[in-house]
Amino acid sequence: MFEKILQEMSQAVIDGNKEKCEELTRKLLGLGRSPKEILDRGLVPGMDVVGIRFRDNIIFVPEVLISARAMKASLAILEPLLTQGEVKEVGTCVIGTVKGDIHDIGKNIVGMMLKGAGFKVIDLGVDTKVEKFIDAIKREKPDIVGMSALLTTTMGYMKVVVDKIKEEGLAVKTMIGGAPVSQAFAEKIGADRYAKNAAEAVKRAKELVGVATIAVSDQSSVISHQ
Ligand code: B12
Repeated sequence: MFEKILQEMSQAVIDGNKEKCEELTRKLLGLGRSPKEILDRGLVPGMDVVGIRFRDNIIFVPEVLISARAMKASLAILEPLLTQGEVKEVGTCVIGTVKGDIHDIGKNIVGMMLKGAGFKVIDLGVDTKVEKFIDAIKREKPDIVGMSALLTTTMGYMKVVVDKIKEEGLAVKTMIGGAPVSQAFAEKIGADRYAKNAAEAVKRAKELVGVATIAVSDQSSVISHQ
């Protein structure tokens, strides 16, 4: 039964059916399913299909925008649940999608999951220039700067930010993510961590602030400060 509803949810993202996405999100939550399961097994697989159809020129920007809007409507319902987490503040993270790039769904999910794990998150939004990252670092004194890029043409800008942080001698760790980014790329540009999804981003962020995690089913929780 859950499988069928999750499949319907993926289809609702593909169809860009916002109302259906909202309805099924509420239904699954009512049936006791976790926000993470709804994300990983309902919404994200739907968006994966959208990505493939977009790549293959079967659908175009307007359809993708409608699918993104449907997914965001579900995320708005999930957000309070994803962000209510550990009470202890484990660190601060400034996060943004880099200059030239307006994709923000993945970045928003990462931000929500970090909040749920006890991080204070300052979201700089999309199309974020290096100056904006640097100003935020100086003002907020975060432990981590998270950067997102979904385009092969914008991922290079992450190096601009990493280099500037080093040049200014700022004491902050860098973490990067987004579909075209990889561990090898992180190493190449000198970023401290790469994570392939939001759950992994939480683990890497905790590593960076020296907080240990233990796996409890698919959740993780803070057990100690080093
Ligand atoms: C939705 C979408 C759009 C929407 C964005 C809406 C929005 N508000 O975000 C719209 C329609 C606006 C759009 C526009 C464009 N898009 Co687009 N888009 C997508 C699509 C289909 C899905 C992206 C998405 O939201 N995925 C779902 C989320 C949950 O996954 P995610 O973003 O990967 O995030 C996860 C991880 O990557 C990671 N992560 C992400 N960020 C971060 C950050 C940190 C710090 C960490 C640790 C982890 C992390 O964790 C996330 C959660 O698990 C992708 C296809 C794809 N396969 O990625 C194409 C895609 C990225 N787009 C593409 C293109 C070409 C474009 C356009 C240039 C199209 C055009 N001709 O105008 C424009 C660019 C606009 C711009 N300047 O940015 C190409 C890029 C190709 C390339 N090689 O660069 C893709 C890959 C489609 C394709 N297959 O061709 N797009």
